[in-house]
Amino acid sequence: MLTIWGRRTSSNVQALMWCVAELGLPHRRIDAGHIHGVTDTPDFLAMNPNGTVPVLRDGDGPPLFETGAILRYLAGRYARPPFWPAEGVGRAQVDQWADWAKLNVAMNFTAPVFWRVVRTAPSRRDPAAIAAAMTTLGRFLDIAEARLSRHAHLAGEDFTLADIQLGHVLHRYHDIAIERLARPALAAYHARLAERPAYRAHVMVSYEELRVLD
Ligand SMILES: N[C@@H](CCC(=O)N[C@@H](CS)C(=O)NCC(=O)O)C(=O)O
Repeated sequence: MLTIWGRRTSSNVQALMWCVAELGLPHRRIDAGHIHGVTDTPDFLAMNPNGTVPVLRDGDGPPLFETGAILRYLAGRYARPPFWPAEGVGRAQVDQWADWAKLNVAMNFTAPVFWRVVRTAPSRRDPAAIAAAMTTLGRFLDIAEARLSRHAHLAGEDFTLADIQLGHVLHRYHDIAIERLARPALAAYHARLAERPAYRAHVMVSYEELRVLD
């Protein structure tokens, strides 16, 4: 049995929960972070000195933090290829796109764009900063667009761990009130992800509790 600490509204928890659901793993999730607190307690900090979510424990195993490491742990222990290829260059190619998506798309979206739009009161929003952040993000979305216009998924034809690291921010990207350039392959890819029950259950969830109002 997996135990996961983290609130449903955390994008990193969403990536983890989506993966857990895709793999069909028995689990329990404990709310932690943001309005739920918990992450500043000594017990939690002993598991993750960063005080961030998610944290995962598999049975009596040690607590694990860093979403990318947790996803690879679960994939290595519980998934069958092609979700995370067994070895060699095939695995490295999935890791390459997973890390690329997390470092370039997720990290250039969540704080620079999502926080500035949803987690900032309307009167304090900075349209120029949002536009600049969208330009930076757009350079990476163009790479995803080119990739997805040739392949069904980010790392190739199969659904893999790389799609978790890209797809978990695409619901918010397509849902928030921003001007988006037309990227038809990315939009079609997101529409295909939105047909997956695990994506709907864990990624397409309300973020209203995060919204900051005037
Ligand atoms: N690099 C870490 C980042 C973890 C992180 O920043 N988590 C955010 C939520 S997405 C968090 O804990 N925020 C504080 C909170 O929820 O209280 C990972 O990938 O797991």
